[in-house]
Amino acid sequence: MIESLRRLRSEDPSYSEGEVLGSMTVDPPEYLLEAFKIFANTNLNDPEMFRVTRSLEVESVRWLSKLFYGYGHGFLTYGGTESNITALYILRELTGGEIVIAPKSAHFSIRKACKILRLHLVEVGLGSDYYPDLSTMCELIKKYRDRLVAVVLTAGTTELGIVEPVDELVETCSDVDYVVHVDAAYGGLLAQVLRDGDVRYPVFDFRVDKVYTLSVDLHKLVAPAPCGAILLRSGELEELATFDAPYMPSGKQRTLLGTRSGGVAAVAWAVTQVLGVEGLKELARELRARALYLSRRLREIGVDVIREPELPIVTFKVPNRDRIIKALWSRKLYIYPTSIPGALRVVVGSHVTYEVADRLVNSLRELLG
Ligand code: 0PR
Repeated sequence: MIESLRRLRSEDPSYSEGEVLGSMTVDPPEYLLEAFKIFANTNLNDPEMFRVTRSLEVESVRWLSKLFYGYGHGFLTYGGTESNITALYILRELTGGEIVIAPKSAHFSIRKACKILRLHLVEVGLGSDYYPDLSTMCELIKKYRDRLVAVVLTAGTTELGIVEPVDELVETCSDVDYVVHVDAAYGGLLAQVLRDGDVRYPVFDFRVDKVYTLSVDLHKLVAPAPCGAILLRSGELEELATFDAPYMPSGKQRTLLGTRSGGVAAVAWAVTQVLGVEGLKELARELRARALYLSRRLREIGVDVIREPELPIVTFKVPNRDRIIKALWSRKLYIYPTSIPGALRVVVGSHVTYEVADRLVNSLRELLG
């Protein structure tokens, strides 16, 4: 049976062959798969029975929280979608509001969360630089102040890897009460460890006083899915996502899920122990260097790269995009379209080597001929 599964798996795109270009998943190192396996059969949502598993979650959340200047509060999750739904749920309970303001760049899981929670999403357009218009945003915040759940900004947008200016919004839109949810599922770890390098990323962490909740994923950078976290400003916010569970020994259950594999905590903990900040920084630097290389090579063959990548996402425009995508897929270069007209996107994960970048550039040169 295992052999059949291996055969079946080989029919889906391969990471080691450099075929996966558009997905935000990664090929995790063996030690993280092993970590998952050791704790796969424990339940994070039965913390009285599985105390050690729970302690791995507490330590991982503390570690992540410290990286984002938080106070140790939050939960591990199954990824960005769960984190975003949880954040908006908590903030809806906190504020009693019904409106969420977010730029058009927000990931579709924000719209999904609003639909599930019956919240009304007010979208803000992007300028020609793909950044949200902060003065419009502030006007909307003032207009809806009494009914507002949260403003959502993204640190590392899905299509361009832009870290949106959370600090600037809060500075310029300061004379009104509101809270911010930061979706840092993709870019959070990357920007936070690259922060002191050559790019000046906006501050989007808990140092900004209106930031109440922050999503961050480990499975978009290094871990096997599922592995993410929702970080919270306070214990009070944690309480809002804690539910009665009468027959459980603790009488309570955290998060929107029920059974949660302890494997997630083991993986998160292993990342903090093995890589730590320095290991993540090294990885992030390497991925960004490869993204800059890909962007330079694409420009050399006359391709219109939309902007110099700040995070390891390269987005570029080609004529006849749909024909090009089809042709690349037939060569096992599985690239993704974006909502930007004519644009394609490569997410540079650790499997996207210089060699893979060259293969893509050579194919494009032929196809664009
Ligand atoms: N927030 C942001 C900014 C994201 O980019 C994503 C996922 C999410 C939240 C949701 O995260 P989860 O999918 O972990 O719940 N962005 C990727 C995307 O839409 C998701 C993805 C991953 C898509 C792998 C395809 C794929 O094969 O591109």
